Amino acid sequence: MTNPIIQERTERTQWFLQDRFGMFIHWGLYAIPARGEWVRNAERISVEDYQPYFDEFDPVRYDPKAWARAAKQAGMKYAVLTAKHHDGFCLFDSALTEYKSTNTKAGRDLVLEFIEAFRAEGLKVGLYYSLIDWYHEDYPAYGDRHHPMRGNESYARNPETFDRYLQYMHGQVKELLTNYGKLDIMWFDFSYDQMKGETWKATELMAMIRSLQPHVIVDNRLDASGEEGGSIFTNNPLSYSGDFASPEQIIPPQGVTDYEGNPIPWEACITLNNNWGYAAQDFQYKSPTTVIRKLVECVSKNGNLLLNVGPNALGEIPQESLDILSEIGDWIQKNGNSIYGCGQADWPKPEWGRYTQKGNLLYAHLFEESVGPINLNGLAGKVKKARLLSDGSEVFLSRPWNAAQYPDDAFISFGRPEHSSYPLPDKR
Ligand code: FUL
Repeated sequence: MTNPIIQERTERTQWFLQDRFGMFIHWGLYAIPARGEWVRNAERISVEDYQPYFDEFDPVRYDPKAWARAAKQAGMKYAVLTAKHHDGFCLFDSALTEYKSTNTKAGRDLVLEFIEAFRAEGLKVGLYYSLIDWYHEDYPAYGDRHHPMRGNESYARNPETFDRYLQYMHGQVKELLTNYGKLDIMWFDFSYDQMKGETWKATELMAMIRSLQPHVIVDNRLDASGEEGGSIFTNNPLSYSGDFASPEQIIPPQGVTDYEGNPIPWEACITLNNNWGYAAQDFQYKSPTTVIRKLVECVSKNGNLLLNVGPNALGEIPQESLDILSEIGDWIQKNGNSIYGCGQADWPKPEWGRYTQKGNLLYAHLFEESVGPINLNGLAGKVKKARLLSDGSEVFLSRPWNAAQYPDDAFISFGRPEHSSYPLPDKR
């Protein structure tokens, strides 16, 4: 008999495994210093010295409809926005804090507008919510409220005040799941070191989440299962109630399985440059080809790709990111069938690229620019016909095969990324 936890997870994650490609959006006050979302911690900025960013926050060009159009054009099917990152600033109108976007010059519930805009474009919506909170006065930083950050020596917990923080945190999760309609993803971040699942009262929190929105899918970072970053490589479906694993900045070599070797849903989250939050000096952008290959690699291992953008203080996704997204979109337009609803192929990885598969359709992704005759790795004679995915034209396979022997309408398609290089923008 199938384990009911696995059964429910399988039902909840059906759309997720179908959709394969989403947009991660890291946005908050940290877009102003523009040195990444960890800036307050990395530079040990006190509450007082961080306050001017709150006072001046005024994203006059925030146009979530434009974000949604960019995501959709890129072939993304869902998006996840930081409702609150580690700095504690809330992009939503929480009744539990004054530290929120509606109290800034913005005067807007940025989460609400995000949800409405993305939904209107037919995309699914998720919210990232940080368990960590460098602003809240009851967050573990007893005796040193001004530097309540991970890695700080005075990080000893005070159980009494931490309980108050947990009430706040659970209360905000409840607000997010109550005030914004049906959400598709809750993306928690993150358990670590001694701060593991029950430190956050994770069981209680999950029960509340399930009672409010039984279908929302939840990442695995509420319960780290002993590994920093929320059990990045492994997950135990029998003891753990999260829906998908969340490897960060890596694509796991063998995909992700539970301790018994069964594949479990996963999503690699990856930045476009080297930062999640806007970083004005970071021009180390990946090429569209690199990103497309990462997407193909994820799908070829039964995973998703959550590709990040970091909008600036005015609310714009950087042009460099938009250009990359648009090229990915051009590729997806022709080759999307090899991504959506696809997963790991029944054949081993070929030398020249990767396979993805959907039913009896096998998609061959050529990564090399100058492939000679393709080594079919045992495929010869097993496929009925081969066509180029982008224009339907016949692909000549240099090996003979006997189609009649294989009645299945297997189909090889060569979804070839056309981009070999991407010019980096000039340094500003
Ligand atoms: C990490 C966070 O600390 C980063 O800032 C980022 O949000 C990433 C997706 O998760 O653990």
